[in-house]
Amino acid sequence: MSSLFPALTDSPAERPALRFGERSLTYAELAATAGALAGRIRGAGRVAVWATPTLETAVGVVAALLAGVPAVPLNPKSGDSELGHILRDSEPALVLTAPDSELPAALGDLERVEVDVRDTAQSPVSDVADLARITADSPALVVYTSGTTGPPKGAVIPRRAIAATLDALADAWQWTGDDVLVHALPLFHVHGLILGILGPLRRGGSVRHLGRFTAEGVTQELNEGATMLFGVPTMYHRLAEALPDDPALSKALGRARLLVSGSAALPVHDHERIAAATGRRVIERYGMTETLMNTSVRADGEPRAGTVGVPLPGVELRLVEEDGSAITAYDGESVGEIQVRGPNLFTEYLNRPDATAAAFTGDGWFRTGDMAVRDADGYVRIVGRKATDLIKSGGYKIGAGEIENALLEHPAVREAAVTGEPDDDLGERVVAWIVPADPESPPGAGELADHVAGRLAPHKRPRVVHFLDALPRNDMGKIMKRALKHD
Ligand code: MCA
Ligand code: AMP
Repeated sequence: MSSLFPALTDSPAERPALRFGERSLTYAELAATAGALAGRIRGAGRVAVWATPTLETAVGVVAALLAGVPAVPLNPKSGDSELGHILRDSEPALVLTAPDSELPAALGDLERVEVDVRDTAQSPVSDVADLARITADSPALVVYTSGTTGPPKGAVIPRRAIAATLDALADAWQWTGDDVLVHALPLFHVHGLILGILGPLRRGGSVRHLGRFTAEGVTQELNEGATMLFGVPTMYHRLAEALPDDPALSKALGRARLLVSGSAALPVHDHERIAAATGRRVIERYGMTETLMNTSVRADGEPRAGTVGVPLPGVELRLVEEDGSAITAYDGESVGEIQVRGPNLFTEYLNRPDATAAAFTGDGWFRTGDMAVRDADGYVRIVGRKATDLIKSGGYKIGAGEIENALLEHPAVREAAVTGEPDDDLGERVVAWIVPADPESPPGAGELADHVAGRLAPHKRPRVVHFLDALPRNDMGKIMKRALKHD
C-alpha cells in the first residue's frame, strides 16, 4: 500500500514534525531516525513499545509502521498482572524504549531496543519498508482495551483503518499540514497515539506534546502558534474550572482554530463555560479503540453541545433496536444501539475469535454498545451505554470485572463488586463495594487502591471504597449492582 506518512519523504527537510518539551525532530530527522530503527526491527513479528509520553515513543511507533511490524503500545504505569497478560497475549519479539527508561521485571526476558532519536545516518526511508509485503489489511497496531469481564483484549488495527480515519478527520476538520496540534494525552491509546501523533504526521503538520496536562502548558503552546487542542473531557473540565481566574488561558483558547474533545461525553455545562469565556465552542467526535473515529462535529458545521456530530466520510452508522431491526427515525428520541461499518474498523481481537465473532453482526456491522438518538439533521447524541459494567473515568475505559478480579486476589477481601459513580472531574469514578474476610479488621481503602494500581494501572484504582456485611444478590446469586447505592 502507499505510505502512511508521505510527508516523511515529501516535506521540506526543516519542517517541524514532533516536539516533546525541549526536544524536537524535523521531518528530515524523523525520516532518518525512524528509518534507521525500522531497518533494525524489520522482520520482527510484533514489537512492544514502552509508551512513555516521549519523542522515543513516537519515533518507535513510526519506525514500526515503516518496517511493517505491528506495534503494541504498553502503558508505562501498567501493573504486573495487566502487563503479564498483555505480553503473554501479544508475544512481542522485543521492546522499544527510551534509553533512560527503567523497565519492570515482567519485561526482563524481552530484547530491549533503545530508541536513539539522534541516529540520523540512514538511507532514505523508502529503502526500508518492504511495501510489496505490506497491504492495507496488514496489522499496524495492537491496542489493549477493557471489556466488562476478564483481562483487556488486544484490538488489531490495520493500516487501512488508520489512513481512513485520519483522512476522514482531515475532511471533517479541514485539518492540514499547516496545523500545529497541542495535547497531553497518553500514547498507549487511540486518542493520543493515532489521532494525536500519527494524525499530524499524516498531514505533514506538527505536534507538541506537553508531557503532562496543565492549563499553563496549553496557554503557552496556543500563544506560540498551536492551532488545535485535543483532550478528554476531564482536561476540558479542568480548563473550564481554571478560566474564571486565568484571562491568559481564555485568550489562548480563543485563538485556537479547533478545540476537540473525545473519549467520553463533555458535559454541556463545561461546553457552555468554555464558550462563554473564550468565544470558542469545543467540538466533539466519537470513536472507539475498535472503530477509530465514527462521527464528528465538522469544522464547517454547527457545533452543538451534547452531540457528537455526524458520521465521518466512509463510515456507515445505524441505530438498532433490541431485536436487531434498524431505526429509521431521525426524531431526537428513538434510542438504539450504534452499529458501524467502514474502512475505519479493527480486524479482530487478538487470540479471541469468540469475542470477535460476538462483536459483529452477521453482515459485518460492529456493535459499539453505545446507545444514541439522531436529530433530524443527522447529528448523533449518545445517551448511554448497554453495559453497566464498563466505566469511563478520565476518558479511560475500565471494566468492572477486571477490578473485581484484582480485588478478590487481596487476602483481606471476601467479596467485591465494582461500580461507576458520576464524578465532576473524571466523568465517572471507580467505586468498590467490599465484604471483608474479617469484618473486625477490614483492609484500608488506600491499601486496596494501591493493590489495584500495582496489579492493573493507577487509573483503574477505586477512588471510593465501601464495606458491607454482604453484597445484595438475586435468587440466582447474581450481584444486584443497581442496589449498590451510596446514601
Ligand atoms: C494516585 N496516584 C497513584 C495512586 N494514587 N499511583 C499509584 N497508586 C496509587 N494508589 C497517582 C497517579 O498515578 C498519577 O500520577 C497521580 O496520582 C494523579 O492521578 P489521577 O488522579 O488518577 O489522574 P490524573 O493524573 O489527574 O489524570 C487525569 C487525566 C488522565 C490527565 C485526564 O485521566 C488522562 O490522561 N486521561 C486520558 C485517557 C485517554 O487518553 N483515553 C483515551 C482512550 P502521575 O501524576 O505521576 O501521573 S479512549 C480512545 O482512545 C477512544 C478511541 C476515543 O474515543 O478517544
Ligand atoms: P475506548 O474503548 O477506550 O476506545 O472508548 C470508547 C468509548 O468511549 C465509546 O464506546 C464511547 O462510549 C466513549 N466515547 C468516545 N468518545 C465519546 C464522546 N465524544 N461522547 C461520548 N462518549 C464517547
